[in-house]
Amino acid sequence: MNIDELKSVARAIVAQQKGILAADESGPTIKKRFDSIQVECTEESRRRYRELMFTTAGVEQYLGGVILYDETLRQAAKDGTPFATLLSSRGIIPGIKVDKGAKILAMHPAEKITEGLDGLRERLAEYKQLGAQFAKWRAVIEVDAHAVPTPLAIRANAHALARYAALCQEVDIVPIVEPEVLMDGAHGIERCEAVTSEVLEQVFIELDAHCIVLEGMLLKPNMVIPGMKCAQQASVHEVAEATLRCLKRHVPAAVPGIVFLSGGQSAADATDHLNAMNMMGPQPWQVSFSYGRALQAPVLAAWKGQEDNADEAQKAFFARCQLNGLARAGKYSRAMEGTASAGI
Ligand code: 5MM
Repeated sequence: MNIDELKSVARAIVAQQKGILAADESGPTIKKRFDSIQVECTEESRRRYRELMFTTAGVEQYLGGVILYDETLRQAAKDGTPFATLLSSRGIIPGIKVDKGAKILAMHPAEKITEGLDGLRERLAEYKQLGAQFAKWRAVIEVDAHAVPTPLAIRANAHALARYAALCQEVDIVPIVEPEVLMDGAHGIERCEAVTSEVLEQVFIELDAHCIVLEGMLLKPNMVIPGMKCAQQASVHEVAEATLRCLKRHVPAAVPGIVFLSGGQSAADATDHLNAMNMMGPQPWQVSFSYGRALQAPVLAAWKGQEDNADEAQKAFFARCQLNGLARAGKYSRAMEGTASAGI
């Protein structure tokens, strides 16, 4: 294991102003996104859509990394340049989603366990050859009012995350450890904080047991936020405060960066929450983003599958990257929405 390499890649991904584009939607998820804009989901339409984002001018100032899906890592821009080479040449580090999805946990029909450990050592070796320098594995934690998640689901998912992280570090690939406590449901912010605390505690117990070098990984957690169906929503300040309190209690300072998922928040909310946390800084770790929907929703809406809309779609993408880059320094405000691409 080359600890210096792991550390320097992890730090480069969350360098000043920078975060991650999560473009690792699996086949069924990207189909759902394309269905929402009535675009046929084919290998070529997926390639065109991702090329549009990866070639947007200027985003390298705000993106330290992009998470790719297996198919995308094997694809190339229309001039034949493999996407991994294209991203690297722009100073954006290519990464790869390596989990095989969250499946029902046996005898616990309301809960999920992420699969994909079998054969992972061999897959990582190939991904490394293809140019991936970091990886991502997402655990999904369901929440209800009392009974879910069970201690078993938390333990099993934390254990799988740690086994994945160890396999990554063995071949000098930086693992992004993503335990996502879902924001679907009607639970309040206190319940989200309690569950997120339990999950993070267990995750770091397992990471420690598996000898993970904390300096050579990144954590991708949910924010502490009420469920989408909860009647009592929280202010931006409350979300930022609860999230930082929870993370400070459970995430060692040796971890170089926290890269939040957006989890179904609107693009502006996700940016606002990130900004508020950075305004409360400095924190022990870089506080950054690894957004899928919160970076891509405006891009999809502008693109609609039409080549003629490519410029507008790239403007929307640049604007979201730039606003999140500003939020990394606590310099974003809601008033900037709609004006960013005009030159902030
Ligand atoms: C981009 O979406 C990722 C892939 O999801 P599936 O494997 O379910 O297709 C997902 O893991 C994503 O990276 C994270 O959930 C963060 O994305 P959001 O949209 O929550 O920011």
